[in-house]
Amino acid sequence: MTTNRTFTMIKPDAVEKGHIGAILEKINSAGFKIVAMKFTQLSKRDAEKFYEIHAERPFFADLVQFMTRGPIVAAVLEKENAVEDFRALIGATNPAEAAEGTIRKMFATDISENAVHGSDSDENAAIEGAFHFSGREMY
Ligand code: RTP
Ligand code: MG
Repeated sequence: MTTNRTFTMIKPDAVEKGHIGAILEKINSAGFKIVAMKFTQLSKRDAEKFYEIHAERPFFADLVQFMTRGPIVAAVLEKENAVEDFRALIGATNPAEAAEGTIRKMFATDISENAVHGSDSDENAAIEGAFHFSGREMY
């Protein structure tokens, strides 16, 4: 994966509320191209592995429970400066602190159930994309 890609998930809360279409529209309108995409559900093992960096945090068990409770949309996105620009598009982790017009401001419930994931570095974008997709599934 090259450095102009990022990885995202539309999290279970946003899927449950019917926001998939609106969030994909925001992503497209912001100039991101979809390179890979699937509708899937994380197993407990998947979620523990994906978020292993947070394993010692007090919210880890709740995070795993939340991320496995229903389906998600996983996608690899392409755009110049993808990681940074996508983090700007989704807004702060806590929607109460997210800027107007950001995806989390518009669609997140709270700091835990915050509608979308965005990779925080080019290195993690590559790791997270490869976690969900084989090379043959990226276009
Ligand atoms: P993400 O990885 O999902 O894009 O979110 P992020 O970088 O903005 O936030 P991060 O610190 O990586 O936290 C990962 C996810 O854990 C949940 N969380 N809950 N209850 C809490 O205090 C708390 N803090 C974080 C959120 O779902 C957050 O997105
Ligand atoms: Mg993060």
